[in-house]
Amino acid sequence: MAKSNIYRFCTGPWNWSAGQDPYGPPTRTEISFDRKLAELKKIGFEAMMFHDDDAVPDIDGKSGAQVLKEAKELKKRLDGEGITAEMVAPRLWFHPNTVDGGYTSNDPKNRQYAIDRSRRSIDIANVLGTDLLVLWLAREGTYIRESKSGRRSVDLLVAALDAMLGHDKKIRLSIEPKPNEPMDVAYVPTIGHALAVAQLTRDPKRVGCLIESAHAILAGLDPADEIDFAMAFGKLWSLHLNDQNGLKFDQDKPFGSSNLRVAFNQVRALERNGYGQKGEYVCFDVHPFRTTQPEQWSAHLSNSRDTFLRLLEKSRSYPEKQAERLIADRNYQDLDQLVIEHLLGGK
Ligand code: XLS
Ligand code: MG
Repeated sequence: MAKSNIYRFCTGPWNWSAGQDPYGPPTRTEISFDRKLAELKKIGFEAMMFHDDDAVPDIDGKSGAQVLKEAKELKKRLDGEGITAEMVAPRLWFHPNTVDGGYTSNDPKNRQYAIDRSRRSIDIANVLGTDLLVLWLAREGTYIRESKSGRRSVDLLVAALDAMLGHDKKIRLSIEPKPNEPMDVAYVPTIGHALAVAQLTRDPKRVGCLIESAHAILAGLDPADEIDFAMAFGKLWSLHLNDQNGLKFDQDKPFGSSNLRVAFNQVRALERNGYGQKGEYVCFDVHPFRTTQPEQWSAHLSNSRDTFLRLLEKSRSYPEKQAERLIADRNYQDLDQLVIEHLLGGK
């Protein structure tokens, strides 16, 4: 297996899901947090990402002091296992107060709830030793467009981001765009939207983004282009690699599972932009299949990592000179075949 000098790997506790989908209950028993934590190092991962309530379960029923106490206990356990907390993300899509969105809800009390909970997430991030708050804007959109004003939603989003930036002078916000699901249409569907919103905040330098391969594909975009775009602005602060077979529900398949060439181009884009050199992690936001057997409980993660490292070798051994000559001759027909042959391993 290839050795990587720069890339360090990360995943979240939710990525060991138990097989439930909208049509059926779990197909495997839940795995304890302790078992997940102990597994990470064994499969070559160094960091874990957390929703606020992954870090402190039942967060809404607890006092601020209790939340901090439990976050400190978690930090101790992470240190004991030699695992870094990569980020914290407020889960703003479960609670009844977020039915119609968090920051863009039409109800001011619910908007306040979303901001307060985000501030709590920042406090947890501080305790866990990370300066990264990830914002997947799950319900910041509409089921029917006439229910909210798009212009007002942009203003509300900026006000919420400003409240978070004001709460902590060091926190960095990483927006994870997704065009749909759970909403019909989301307000921040792409990296371009995320970075444009960043510019309106009180401290644009502290607002960047996170690309998830499947989310880019659902927006009809090539994730490699999204990576190049974000990195041209120095704004790619985290990454959720996975795969997605076309425009359907968010599949979170293992990296490279649907389209090896699209995966290869993502690795090439990361390589040419020096991703990881500032300490960024490669996170896999992947899930086991519903059909996966309990003994295979971590295979989707170790397989994604192996595929990434194999594609890294392919990226580093790509015949650049030959490709450059074909590009100069505008011989894209042979260039296409060169890529295919390279991925197939040569004749
Ligand atoms: C869902 C998102 C979610 C975020 C973290 O589609 O990918 O898992 O990554 O809140
Ligand atoms: Mg994700």
